[in-house]
Amino acid sequence: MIKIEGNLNASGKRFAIVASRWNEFFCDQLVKGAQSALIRHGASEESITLFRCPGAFEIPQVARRIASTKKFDGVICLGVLIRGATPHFDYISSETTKGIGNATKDFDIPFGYGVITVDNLDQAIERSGSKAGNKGEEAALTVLEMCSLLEKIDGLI
Ligand code: DLZ
Repeated sequence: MIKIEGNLNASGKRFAIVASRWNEFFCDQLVKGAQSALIRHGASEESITLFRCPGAFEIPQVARRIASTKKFDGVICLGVLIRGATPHFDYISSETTKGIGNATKDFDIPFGYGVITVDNLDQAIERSGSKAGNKGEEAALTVLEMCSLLEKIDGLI
């Protein structure tokens, strides 16, 4: 059996991080996690650009516009949605997730899904760098692996 999988080499690649400002404290932790993962795997500071948008709902539009420039090898989408008392959370979570998913289908580069959708502050703490890891870091590592895997698939053609 021939097995093809991606590796985690960020050297020579350019990355965009799109992060929303809502729940900024937690979002900043996700950004730090993503940035540190990229640097640890060979990215230079200058190869990473952070785009800040208002809320999670806006992330897909920004991510798509970034992808259209063709200046980046991958886009890491980071946001923090915390459930409130109304159904608003469900509408925004759903649109954000669908939007990032659609971007993945419509563009040739990987998009990392590092938007956390949580019920309360404890869950946000857990997922932005403590008990449940750092979802920003995970999204960045996924983008790295996918960049490499897609390159390898292209190399088969
Ligand atoms: C409106 C809103 C609410 C209620 N909650 C969040 C949230 O938890 N996280 C987040 O990133 N954004 C939230 N927003 C803002 C929306 O994402 C969006 O920015 C506004 O509805 C304006 O389009």
